[in-house]
Amino acid sequence: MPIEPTTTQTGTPVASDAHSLTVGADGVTALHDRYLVEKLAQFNRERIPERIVHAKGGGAHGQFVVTNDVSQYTRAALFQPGATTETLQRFSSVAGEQGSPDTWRDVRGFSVKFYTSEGNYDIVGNNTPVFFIRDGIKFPDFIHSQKRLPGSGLRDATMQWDFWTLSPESAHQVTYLMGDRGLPRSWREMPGFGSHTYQWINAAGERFWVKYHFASNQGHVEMEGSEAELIAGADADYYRRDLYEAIKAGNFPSWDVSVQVMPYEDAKTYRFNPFDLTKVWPHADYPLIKVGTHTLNRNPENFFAEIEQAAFSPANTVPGIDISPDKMLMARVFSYPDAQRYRVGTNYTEIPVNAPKAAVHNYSQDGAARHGFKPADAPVYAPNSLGGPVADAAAAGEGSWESDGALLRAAATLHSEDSDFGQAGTLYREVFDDAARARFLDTITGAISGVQRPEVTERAIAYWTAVDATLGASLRANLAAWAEADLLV
Ligand code: HDD
Repeated sequence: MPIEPTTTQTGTPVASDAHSLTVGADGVTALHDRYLVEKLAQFNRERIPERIVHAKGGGAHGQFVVTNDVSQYTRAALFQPGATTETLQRFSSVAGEQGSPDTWRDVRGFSVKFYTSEGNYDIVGNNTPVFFIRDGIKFPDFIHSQKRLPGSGLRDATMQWDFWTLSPESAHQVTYLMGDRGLPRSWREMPGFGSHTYQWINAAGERFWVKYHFASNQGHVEMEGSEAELIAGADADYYRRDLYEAIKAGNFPSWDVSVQVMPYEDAKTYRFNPFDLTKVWPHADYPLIKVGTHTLNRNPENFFAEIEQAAFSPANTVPGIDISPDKMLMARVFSYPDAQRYRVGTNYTEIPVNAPKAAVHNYSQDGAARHGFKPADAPVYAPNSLGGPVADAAAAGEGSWESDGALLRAAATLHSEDSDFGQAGTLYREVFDDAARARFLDTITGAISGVQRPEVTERAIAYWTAVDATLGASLRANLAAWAEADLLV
């Protein structure tokens, strides 16, 4: 192949890749060396802001294939028998920055974009079925407490535990985080959850509440804390590399996708508030129903274009699927597109990785870096009598729920078995085995021993005592023993 001459961004051949234009070989640089100026200026603008959370991640393209018939619950095209849909998946860590080690203990993001025939559908979840808080108004405070102190720029156990212990609804998720789930061996070997409750609507307009589960066909495997620490130092990109190399070698990871389905009317009387993101629905109450298989089979060709610019959002729903009255979910529906307008730009949905395969018809126009334009004679307003697109409620297939009451600020309604600590205790006692409980005690002792304020430590002991009295007593004894060992050193 002939070697092409280097050009400026506007296609003009340039004279040198290596020497700026100067007055004499040792003289000053000429400002009118436009290639030098363009090259430096463009370079300074290569980065876009990193995501405010989930900055470090990786991902791949794939395919979702429906294997079972769930058409009685949803009319969504992507879940109909026989459907195959192209997808994009991104995995991430929550608190660390772009360059942070993959194997720091954290919750992991698990987001999937389905390029469906009815528009893009995103399941923007985690590797845990619950979350730390149940109202989006607390999210910025929660994240501030997990990130860095404004003065030193350091992460700080005292503020992490101060926030958690003053937000007891966090207990269930902190039990997951400090348990084995906080350190997956790879992204391929972890499960995924939509976490929130969503609404499904079938062709007859009947409504159901659903929760999504992705079970890894590679198994669910975790690593020990000591191993994770070593890897964090040796290979910060351990998970990203693992996924990329597996796919490159043709070893395609896959997940079985299932849903729990709750009849619409059950929500009012179920023993746990089904819209409280700190709670799971025990499988004995609502068993898993298999829907299909999700496989990742293609690496990105350009990480920035396909992963860094990817914009997942719980606001991206399709006909037959809607959100639920979960206060976290409603906050997220605002927050993600807002973040993406800031982070990627006003017209982020035009970027190939975010653009739907379905046709776009509406009256939005212009804005920074827009490049898709309608024909000159297309109407620019609605309603119009010129044959422009018309909104159609039947095509939209939106969900709904009944609600009346005064406008107020209050905690979610309590159902019969709702408590902040109950399900955390069940996870600790009934899901963890003896070895997992021992690792858990070790991990929380280590984490809490970094707390610098005695009243926060006391609150942390009370928090774990409320999860399980024996655990609380062991924690107190362990902290005392660690402190003594520290004094002896
Ligand atoms: Fe999230 C990214 C905001 C709860 C799972 N989240 C992400 C971003 C923002 C938020 C602004 C960056 C988006 C971007 O720049 O592209 N998240 C929130 C808010 C929440 C919240 C305000 C609570 C009200 N998040 C939350 C939950 C889960 C996630 C409960 C999982 C169940 N968040 C993710 C993710 C994301 C992410 C899947 C999605 C896109 C991404 O990471 O790459 O891991």
